[in-house]
Amino acid sequence: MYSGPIESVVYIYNTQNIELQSLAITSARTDASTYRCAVYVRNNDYGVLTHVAVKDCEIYGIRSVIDGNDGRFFGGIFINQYSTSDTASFDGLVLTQNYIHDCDMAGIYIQAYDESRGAWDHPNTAKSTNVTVSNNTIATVGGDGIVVNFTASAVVDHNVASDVTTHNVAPFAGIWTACSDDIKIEYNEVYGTNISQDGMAFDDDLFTNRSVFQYNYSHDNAGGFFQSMRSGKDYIVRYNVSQNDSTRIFRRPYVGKHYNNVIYLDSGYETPITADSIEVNSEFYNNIVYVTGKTSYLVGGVWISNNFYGAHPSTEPDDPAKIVADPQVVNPGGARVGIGTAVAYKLTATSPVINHGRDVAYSGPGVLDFFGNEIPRGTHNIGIDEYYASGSMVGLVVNPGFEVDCATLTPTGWSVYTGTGSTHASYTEGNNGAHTGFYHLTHFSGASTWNVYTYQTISGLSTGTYTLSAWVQRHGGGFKSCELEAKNYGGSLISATIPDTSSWQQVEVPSIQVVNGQIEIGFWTDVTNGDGTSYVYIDDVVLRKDS
Ligand SMILES: [Ca+2]
Ligand SMILES: [Ca+2]
Repeated sequence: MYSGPIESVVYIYNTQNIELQSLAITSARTDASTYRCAVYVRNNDYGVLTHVAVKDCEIYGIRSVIDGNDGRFFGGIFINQYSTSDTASFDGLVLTQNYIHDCDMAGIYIQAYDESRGAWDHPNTAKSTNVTVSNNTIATVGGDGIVVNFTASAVVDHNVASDVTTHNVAPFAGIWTACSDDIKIEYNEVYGTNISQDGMAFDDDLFTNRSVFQYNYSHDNAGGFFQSMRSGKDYIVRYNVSQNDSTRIFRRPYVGKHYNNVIYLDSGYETPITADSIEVNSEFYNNIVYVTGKTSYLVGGVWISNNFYGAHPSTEPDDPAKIVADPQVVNPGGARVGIGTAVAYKLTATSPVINHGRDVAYSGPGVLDFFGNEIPRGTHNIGIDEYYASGSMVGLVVNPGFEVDCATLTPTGWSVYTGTGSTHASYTEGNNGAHTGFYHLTHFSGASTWNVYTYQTISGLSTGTYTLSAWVQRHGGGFKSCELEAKNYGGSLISATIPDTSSWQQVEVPSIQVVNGQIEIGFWTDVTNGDGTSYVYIDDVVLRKDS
């Protein structure tokens, strides 16, 4: 590795229990003659360093040597585990809510280099634990967006990387991992990669084990959606969306499972679905491949219960349970910037792919589809949406997770009573994250005194005992009341108080005796002499019949 001078704005050397927070970090250097980065964190043969965090920083305008070898590590945040004996690692590395833009070369790079081997990508190098890379925004960087190497059970989630790989000097990609075990890469959006020598959104690179890529949204990338470097085994690529990616969708699919993804290609695209090579046992189940342009496939892989709609090239895989009818997604090709816009690939009531998927071993309690529905409901669906007809399963509440319309003042299924000072005090948004999916209901007004009520009436209920529940957060002061309510069910109003919380908690109204076939459920917030920063978040509303 390069051993000459390195310039960094912030240098954290063999230090633990340190947090860098809420800083703007840039450099006045405009030449590209030295390796530079904004934040350089180095474990220099120290052993395990505990808790290093970089939070809520804006990092921009870092010029560094433009090369695809050692130069690729520099730019934004460079974490280096440097060891002569496999012992340097981190326990508790938190990189969150940073905005990194206009840097050479990388956005975030977690790396190890072991002098004893003279190679950076050796699989036995120590792996860092409790690594979280979340809610970062990377825009317009010369090389890779986010690289998370040498980790065990890391989580890379809710990041956005756009317009990365602007320097075509090496095979860079959007978000990728090497030499990591059990990494989860989920709820990320990557778009606008500029190169096709890699240039894909996601890459399962060398020496990984059991990586999971799920709930991600890839669009408009020059190098495609996903690559396997054919040494990482047993990876899973599931419940992702690829819309209008170029060059290839899956490059070198290997010993892994690719299921319940949606691939969409508009007219004008000729992107192959599989390219360069394919492992004979590579598995493809329950994917929607919706092609209005052209495509092709390599021969190989195991394909079962996929939906091939639109183009049917002669190389289309021999799938004994394929469906070729229109999957009837909400708005094919209609997703835009913003991962929440992938609601375009929700299914509709008459979709032929509902309950026509193959049962996949990785389902059960707590396993979710793209939108936070538990899977399976009935038989597995094909695509990213485990849609089920309203009322036919546990879902009596319409739009229970506030996902249907993205951010809106008028969420499907819900009505709003606006009281004092609250004209726009009830709305759905993605701010600070949902309980599941991407959106939640919010009650907020900048006024000091305000109240608002969001509700829906559910009819057609059989007589019996029901429980109403919701996941909630409440912040700020001045609450006169903040309640989950049940009324108009044949008895008097009963409610549960939404408590002051710092994170999601579930509240419940049990033992509702419905005798008139209906119920009105709602959220009532009344703030008197608040501080103008009081707010409530609500998600995942469930009405369940107990007996
Ligand atoms: Ca189903
Ligand atoms: Ca939600």
